[in-house]
Amino acid sequence: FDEQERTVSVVGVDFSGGQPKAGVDQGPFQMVQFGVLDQIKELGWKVNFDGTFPNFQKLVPTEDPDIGRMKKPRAVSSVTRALADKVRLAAQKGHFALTLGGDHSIAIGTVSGTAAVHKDLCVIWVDAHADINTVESTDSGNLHGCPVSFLMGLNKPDVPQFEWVQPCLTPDRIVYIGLRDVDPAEKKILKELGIKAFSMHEVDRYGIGKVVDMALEHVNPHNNRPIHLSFDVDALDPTVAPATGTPVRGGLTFREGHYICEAIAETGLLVAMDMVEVNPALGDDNGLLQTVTVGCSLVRCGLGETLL
Ligand code: 6HN
Ligand code: MN
Ligand code: MN
Ligand code: MN
Repeated sequence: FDEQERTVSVVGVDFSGGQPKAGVDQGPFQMVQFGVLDQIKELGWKVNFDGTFPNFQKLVPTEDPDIGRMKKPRAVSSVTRALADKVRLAAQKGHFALTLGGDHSIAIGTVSGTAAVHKDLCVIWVDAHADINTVESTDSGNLHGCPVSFLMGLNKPDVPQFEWVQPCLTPDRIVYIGLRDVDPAEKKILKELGIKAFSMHEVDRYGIGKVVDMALEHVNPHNNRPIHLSFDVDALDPTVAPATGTPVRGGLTFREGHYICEAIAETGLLVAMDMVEVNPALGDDNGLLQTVTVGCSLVRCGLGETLL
């Protein structure tokens, strides 16, 4: 980025249709309310925010019956399609694309948008879950468990509602950090495609510093690929980020989460970040404040905040 005019385009996605729990659509509003935009400005960025909420809820159809196992396929498709356009336009202007969710199905849109501009894009997916179920393999039918399968073009034949999605990710251009609740069918997919994943087991074994080094080395061997960081707040331990829809024990510590964002920001290659699955409706007031706060501070670290 040009030092003179580093601009962040912020998109808040008030959408919860990729999973069944209400409230995650209020995540962006809460993070903005908490002050994330001013905090980003203090880091020296220009902030471009078209933020009247709700932006996306109006695209959700009133009738949206299941298709096969998929729940709310039309809603997820139309929201992610509109989001992809917004993110693509931001990236075309050379802006950093920051997306505040919303559930993780929205990454179908964000990664599609950045990949359309940054042809050599790689993705770092920080999550308790692999989110790579296909429309056939998903047990829950919740599309927040499936975005990676769409981005990689794993759903064959094409699902008509998602025909607009261009497969834009190859197995060597995505890496996971933080996994600990991966469905059997997802394990099979990861293995068959040879996708690199650093689960909590590897975080325990090598430490977060080494894990991030290895993850970057894997997706970005020559340090020249633009990076999209898709951060699901449930990657953090539920003691750190309790207000989220699918918490799983044994997650990243507060510092491990922040270290990931700091180290990726340090590469100077980060072009887009998603902060998703912050659900203010879950948990008590303290848990909510803790989760919103940590969502904002992870975003700041992704945008270059340092400790010293
Ligand atoms: N997320 N693997 C489970 C499913 O329903 O497919 C959980 C997915 C969680 C998705 O947290 O973004
Ligand atoms: Mn996720
Ligand atoms: Mn998750
Ligand atoms: Mn599961």
